[in-house]
Amino acid sequence: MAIDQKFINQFVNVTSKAALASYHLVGKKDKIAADKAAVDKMRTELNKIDMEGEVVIGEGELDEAPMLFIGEKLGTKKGPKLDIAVDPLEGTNFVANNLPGALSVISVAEKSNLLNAPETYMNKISANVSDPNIIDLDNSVKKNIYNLAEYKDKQPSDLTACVLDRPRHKKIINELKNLKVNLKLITDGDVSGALLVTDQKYNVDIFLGIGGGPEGVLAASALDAFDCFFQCRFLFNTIEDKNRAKKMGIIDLEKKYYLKEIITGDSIFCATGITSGDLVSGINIDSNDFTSETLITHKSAGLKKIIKIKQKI
Ligand code: VTB
Repeated sequence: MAIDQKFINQFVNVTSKAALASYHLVGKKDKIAADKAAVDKMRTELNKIDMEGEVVIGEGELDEAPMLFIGEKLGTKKGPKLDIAVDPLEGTNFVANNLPGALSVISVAEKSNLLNAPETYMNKISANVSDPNIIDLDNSVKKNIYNLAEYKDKQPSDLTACVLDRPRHKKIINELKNLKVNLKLITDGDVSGALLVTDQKYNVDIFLGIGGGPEGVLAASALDAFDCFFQCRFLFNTIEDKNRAKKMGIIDLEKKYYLKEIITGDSIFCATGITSGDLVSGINIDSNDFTSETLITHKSAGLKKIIKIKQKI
C-alpha cells in the first residue's frame, strides 16, 4: 500500500513550521531552546494530521534535549497507521551559532517498515551506486575507494569523500588523504552529509564514518527513494546502550544493516533548511511571509525534488 500523496504537503508544512520556529533562535547561543522550539512546533503540526502516527525515532536522548519521544502517538487517529522518525532540529550548534546547514527533518513510513533505531552511534556509509557489490562497511577504506573509482570510471584523486570532522575519524581521514581523495569535512549535520551523494551538483561521491544512529535511519529513508547505497552498523559503548538496544528488539548487536533492512515499502522524507547549507537554503522572512526550501522524497511516486514555498508566518 502506498502513502497517499495528500500527505506530502502536510509533512512539508510540518518541517517548514518547525524550521521557522527554530529560525527565530538562530544565533542566540541556546541549543536547548532552539531544539525545544522545533520539537514543540513539530508536535503541534503533526497532531493536526489525519493519521495514527507513532514516533519510532525520536531526538534528544544523546544530548538530553527535549524530545518527541519514541512511542509517542501523533495525529488525529483518523487515518492510516504510520511510523514517524523525527529530527526536528538537525544541527543544534548550527542554529545556536548562526552557522550554515541546520535542518528540520522527518521521515514517514507505513507501520512497521522503519527500523526502530536506538539513540546510539552508528557506523555508516552512503554512495550513489546501484550495484550492491561496490562498497561495503567491512571493506578497507582503500578497497571502497578503488572500487568506487573504477565503478565511476575515475581516479581516486577525482573522488570526494564527506566525513564528520571528529578525532575518532583520524584514521579514515589519513587513509583518504593518502589515497589523494578530496575531503569534505563537516562539523555537524550528517543527515545532510549522507545525502550529498544523491546529486552530482553536491560533488560528493561517498559519505562515511561514525555519527548518530537516528540520523542514519533518517538519511537512509531518503537514500532509498534516490536508489542510492547505504549500509550501517550500530556502535554500543556502554552496557546501558546494549541493554536498551536489546529491549528494542535488537538481538545481534554487531549486525550490519542493508538499506532494505532499515526501510521498506513506501515513505515520505522532508528536510527543510533553517540556515542555508549544502542541501537546501534556509528560512527567509519578508514582513508577514516566510519562504522555506525542502528536499522532499516520496518513494512510491518517484518524487525527489527541492521545493520552495511561501507562507504566512
Ligand atoms: C552527528 C550529526 C549531528 O551529532 O550525528 C553527530 O549529524 C554525531 O555525534 O548533527 P557527535 O557530535 O557526538 O560526534 C550531531 O553533530 C549533533 O546531534
